Amino acid sequence: MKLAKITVALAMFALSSQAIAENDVAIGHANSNASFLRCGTPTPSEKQMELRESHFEKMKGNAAKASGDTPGYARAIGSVTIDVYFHVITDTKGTGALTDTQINNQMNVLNRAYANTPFKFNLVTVSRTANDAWYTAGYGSTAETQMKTALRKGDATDLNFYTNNMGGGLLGWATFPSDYASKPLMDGVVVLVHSLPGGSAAPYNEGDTATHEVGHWLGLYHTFQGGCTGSGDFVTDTPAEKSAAYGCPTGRDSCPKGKGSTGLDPITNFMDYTDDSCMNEFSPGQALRADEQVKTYRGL
Ligand SMILES: [Ca+2]
Ligand SMILES: [Ca+2]
Ligand SMILES: [Ca+2]
Ligand SMILES: [Zn+2]
Repeated sequence: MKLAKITVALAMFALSSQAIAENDVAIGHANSNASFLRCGTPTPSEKQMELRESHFEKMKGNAAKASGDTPGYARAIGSVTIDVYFHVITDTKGTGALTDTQINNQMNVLNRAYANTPFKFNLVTVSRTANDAWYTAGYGSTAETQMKTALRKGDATDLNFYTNNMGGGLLGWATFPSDYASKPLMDGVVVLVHSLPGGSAAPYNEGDTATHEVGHWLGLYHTFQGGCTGSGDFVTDTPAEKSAAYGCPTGRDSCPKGKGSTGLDPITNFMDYTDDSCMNEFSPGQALRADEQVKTYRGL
């Protein structure tokens, strides 16, 4: 246990010493045909990606060995419990309020989505804050920094889950495990309040915006990352995809040939941009990558 912690600390130090700057372009892959933007999680540049991934390749074996696990295998299904600190932001009139039932329904969607992975999510506390600026806080804003600085709880192993109405049609954004060392207070996911199960953001109102953003928080990229060439999303069992898929385009094959392109586009994958009713799975390769990412960068 002690050894694992030290390894993680070293990993974080090594990463921050490479001075990996975050890409400040918040919104990529906008859907011109819809009133919502699936995700505002910054897409790293090729250069940042290379640095990040080579660091991860070096560290992940050590992280596995230090925790007594076999490198290359994900831990058992449901064996890693992640504590969740839920933060509901409303405006000063109370718009954006959520009932305990609505929050529990979201937690259930999350746990069902991750049922074939090592991860389980355990709601610890719910905070409720009325603040007009935070209610519309967007990615990279001063309001975001103030909100997270005031409300964030726990350490690298804990998921801080914020709901608000960020505007711009955006559904949510997240930070990656490898971001934690340089910006611990900003760590977490922010999700559009109307995307929770039964919310008004149809067809994105079955709770899978949270599933998707938590996927980033666990270290997963979009399935269309890198297009048809290169290493894509750094997961071998998700076929490469040229661009984000919207709606539920059954049979889509945007990368017909090339390395990593065998098979139809992974449109039902939670890390694509399809409708909530269309996305329903993580691949075993994603479960393994997420497991290695959180072991390496979160000490989970
Ligand atoms: Ca892939
Ligand atoms: Ca293909
Ligand atoms: Ca779904
Ligand atoms: Zn995303």
